[in-house]
Amino acid sequence: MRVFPGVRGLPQPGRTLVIGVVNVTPDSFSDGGEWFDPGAALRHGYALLGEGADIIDVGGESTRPGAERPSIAEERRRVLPLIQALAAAGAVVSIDTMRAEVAADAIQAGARLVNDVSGGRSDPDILRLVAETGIAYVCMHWRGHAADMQSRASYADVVDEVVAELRQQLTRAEDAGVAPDQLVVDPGFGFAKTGEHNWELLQRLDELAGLTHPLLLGLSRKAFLGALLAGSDGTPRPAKERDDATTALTTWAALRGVWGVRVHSVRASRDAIAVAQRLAP
Ligand code: PMM
Repeated sequence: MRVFPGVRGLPQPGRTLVIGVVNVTPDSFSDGGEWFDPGAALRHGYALLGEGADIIDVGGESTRPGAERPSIAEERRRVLPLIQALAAAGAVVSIDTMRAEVAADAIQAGARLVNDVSGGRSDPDILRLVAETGIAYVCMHWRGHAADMQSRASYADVVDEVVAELRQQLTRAEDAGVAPDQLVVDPGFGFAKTGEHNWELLQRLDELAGLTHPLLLGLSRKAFLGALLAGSDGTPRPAKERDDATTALTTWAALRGVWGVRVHSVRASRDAIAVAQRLAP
């Protein structure tokens, strides 16, 4: 039987949640620059809410392989006005950041989820902040910053190692005072992982259930889908033409009781989840 466990302070619709992405960055891999203008970012956020997003994830730092980090001031400038506007409009907003200072300001601005792709490894102060505020927290598997993360994509058994390393990250969070019902786990597709690693993690997803926390998957438009759908000359399918494949994975995830999917095309994933719900309520 599928179960959709609740996370403190977040919606519980009894199905897989859809988290819509708004990257306020000049350089994200799939939509870099598109929502960099504040007005465009806000309109995009509203559009995703209209498509049925349960949560809007706002990020100001690109994590594409090789990306350089923005300053803290720049990251704040990118995300805070948008979070404030979306939260004021009644949206459930998530802040995609690895920095405690940015997360603290985002919470002040109305964010209800901290999505830390480093799972507390980049800035351990974020764990104390999450413990003190009681806010929901995504703890993602992570081995290092974007500049050199792909050099760390080496595993004897990717699933065993991701599970073991996530366990350590979760233990650190709980040691800092974070309660179990605040935590969501994410295997971090594409972060220090090759396409083969991503596929193996998906094929053996049941083994991640041993982590006992709700599971979030960020698969949308990622490079391994571009490689799967490459043209006959080997050219990867462009990022914006990977949404149908992303939706196929959302169906698969929903049928397996995954807590949430982080996607660029919200309506398609909501439709896929509706189909999965109807097939196997
Ligand atoms: N991927 C990206 C950014 N943030 N957050 C979580 N929790 N999981 C992910 O897989 C994830 C993330 C990179 O993708 P993007 O450039 O399309 O935002």
